[in-house]
Amino acid sequence: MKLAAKSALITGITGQDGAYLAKFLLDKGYTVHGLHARRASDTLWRLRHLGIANDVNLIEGDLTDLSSLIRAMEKSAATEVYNLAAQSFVATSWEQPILTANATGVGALNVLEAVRLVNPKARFYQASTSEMFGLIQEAMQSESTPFYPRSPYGVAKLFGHWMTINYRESFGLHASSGILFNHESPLRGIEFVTRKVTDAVARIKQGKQKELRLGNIDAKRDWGFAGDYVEAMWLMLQQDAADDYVIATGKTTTVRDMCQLAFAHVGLKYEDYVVIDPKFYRPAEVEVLLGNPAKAKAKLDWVAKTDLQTLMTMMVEADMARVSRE
Ligand code: NAP
Ligand code: F7E
Repeated sequence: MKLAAKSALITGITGQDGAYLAKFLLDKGYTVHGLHARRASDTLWRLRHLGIANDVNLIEGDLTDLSSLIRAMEKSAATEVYNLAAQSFVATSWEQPILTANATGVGALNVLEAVRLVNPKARFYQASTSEMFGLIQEAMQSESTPFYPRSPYGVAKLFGHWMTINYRESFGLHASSGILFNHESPLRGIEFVTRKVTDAVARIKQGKQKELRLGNIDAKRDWGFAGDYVEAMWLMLQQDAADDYVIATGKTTTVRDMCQLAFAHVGLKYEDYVVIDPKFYRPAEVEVLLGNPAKAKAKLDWVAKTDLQTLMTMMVEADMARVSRE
């Protein structure tokens, strides 16, 4: 007897990770449903870029509307639910802290409730984050490192993280949390620093921009490739028992050195173009993040495949092609 295809529901399907995860699951033969928040402007460009806009089933809904999440669970008959939707830009979380708490924090609880009420046997993935470590309590952060979030975003994510653990322990949900360190790609939103840099490199090289204004370029991040990281999400839901995992490369680099790599790829020196603008400083900064992915390697057999040089090359080349078409 042929088994019915697995059905997945992805919240945040129009975001960077949602698009890569949808492609990954489609390639595995899943039926993919995505929660689609109504917006006035086009949000499907990433799905089109990956050539899958017509292959996913979009279900209208919003993280802050529990009834829409219950309907999405019913319509999709999902057996795997990936909660990737969030107000995910850290800087905005100081400007819109309550929206961030509602969407990024309570929104995760709403999805857990919808799973519990409609199909408690469905497996659940929560998109947790290295921002929960914030003011780091250990030089290398692992699943046992204490949390110290530094932004409304980090605090909201910590609520979603603990709710995921609580629903696992209270109701026996197969609910896992991936503590993902920064991951980037040509589909990264333009407001995040890597993509802001690669877009600027392309524009400067093609004579369309003169300088690049940045904030704290001494901050250090553990940057990986989003395409590698979505596989880890799926692997977590294939385990017999739900658990929490740090997903990272195990290397950290300053924003300054990341700029150097991106500018050097087109033969430019970042020092000639980068201007420090205090407008981009944050009220409280996460100075350094460095993840320890040992548990993911041991239990999921997952390792990051793409180094920062390769990632920057991929992103600069994608932006060079896009800017030249404009
Ligand atoms: P992203 O590109 O900002 O995508 C966010 C997604 O959430 C978009 O599809 C957005 O929809 C949707 N969304 C926002 N508010 C919503 C609401 N109220 N209801 C329904 N959908 C809503 O984020 P990403 O980089 O793909 O990250 C995916 C998830 O992982 C996020 O939860 C993020 O916080 C977390 N995370 C990311 C990283 C990273 O480095 N990328 C690291 C750790 C954790 P629209 O397109 O309609 O706005
Ligand atoms: O900033 C510094 C900034 O905005 C990285 C989200 O996906 O990853 C992301 O959060 C660093 C910070 O990412 C600019 O101060 C300097 O130290 O690219 P970012 P983020 O804040 O680390 C985590 C894991 C998530 O979960 C989040 O959802 O770069 N920086 N100058 C700048 N950052 C930006 N955006 N713009 C600048 O001009």
